[in-house]
Amino acid sequence: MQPQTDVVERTTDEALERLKAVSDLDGLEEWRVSTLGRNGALTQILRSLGSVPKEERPRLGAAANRAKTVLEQHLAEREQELKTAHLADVVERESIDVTLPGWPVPQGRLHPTTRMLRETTSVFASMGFQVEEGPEIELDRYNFDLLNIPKDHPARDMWDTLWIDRVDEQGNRPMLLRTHTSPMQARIMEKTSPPVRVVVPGKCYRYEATDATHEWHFHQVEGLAVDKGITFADLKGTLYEFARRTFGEDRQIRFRCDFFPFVEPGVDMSISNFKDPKTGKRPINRDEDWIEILGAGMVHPSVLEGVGYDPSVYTGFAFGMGVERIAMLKYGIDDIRLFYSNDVRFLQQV
Ligand code: FA5
Repeated sequence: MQPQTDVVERTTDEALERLKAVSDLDGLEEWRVSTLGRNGALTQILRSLGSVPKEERPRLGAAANRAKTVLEQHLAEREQELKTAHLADVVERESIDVTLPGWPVPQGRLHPTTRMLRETTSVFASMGFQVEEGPEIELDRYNFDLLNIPKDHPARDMWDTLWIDRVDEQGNRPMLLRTHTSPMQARIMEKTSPPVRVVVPGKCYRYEATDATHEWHFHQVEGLAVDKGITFADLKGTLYEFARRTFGEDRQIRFRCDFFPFVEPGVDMSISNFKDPKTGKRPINRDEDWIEILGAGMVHPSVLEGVGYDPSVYTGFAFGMGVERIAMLKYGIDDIRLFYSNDVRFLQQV
């Protein structure tokens, strides 16, 4: 039975020779199936042991099992080698050069209006004012009636109003887009007992043609202070301090008499837009020495009465400032329409 042991040796040698030629893991799997698999060469020999004469069986069986162990060992070694080579190949092909410069990620910024709103409210917060917000869709009652502007009063024409298209039983339109932040004066006083010190940042809407200093939607910061013994000097002092902190020491401030039905006396305040003597340039490129930024005054006794405050005990001041106008003067922006035309080049400057 010598030849059969030869067959084992030959099969083993042949398999090991084929193994040398295997160059990848797929090839290795094919080799395993054809050698050690169910129909593989060595398995066939082991299966045929039954037909070998009894006395030869142990020798042949032992030889075949030795061969199997040897082949399995070589298989494991080759598998390890091929896996290591494969991994090295993947690392080589897919490696990233971490020293290459990255792609710049575009970063968002705060809108100039948002920045100005935050700066403005924080100046007043540091002077002891609380910050409150209110609705943009407002009732006629707060936007006009409680501000001493009854229906059919000619002063309503001061604010070109965008009305909400809804009519009540009396045929009136009770809702509108607020034309200013002043309705919050009445809302705050209705629910608070004096003393009151509040600023209200918010968006306003007006049905008006736009130009370089007028938008149909813009932002205001309303201010309200009510207590015993508040005077016009407190109003001026507060607004001076705001202007000094916002525009610096060099800019000048001008108060003029103005009329608003909900204050008495009433004023408006402008900030200087003088030519720089050296460059001849103005902060805003408009041929005007003064740019108005706010209306203000002492809260009208009728307004105090309307919300249940006793005007013989309490006095107060109020103001409403245009936030985009302040930003224009501060940052030298010539046209208010730039704020909402969404030109990223403009928005990225601030
Ligand atoms: C008012 O709106 C009053 N509510 C202000 C006020 C409050 C007076 C409290 C007295 C007491 P006026 O319409 O003038 O007032 O607007 C105030 C400021 O808002 C203006 O000075 C300006 O800075 C800004 N503003 C007004 N209209 C526009 C507009 N169309 N576009 C941009 N800013 C505007």
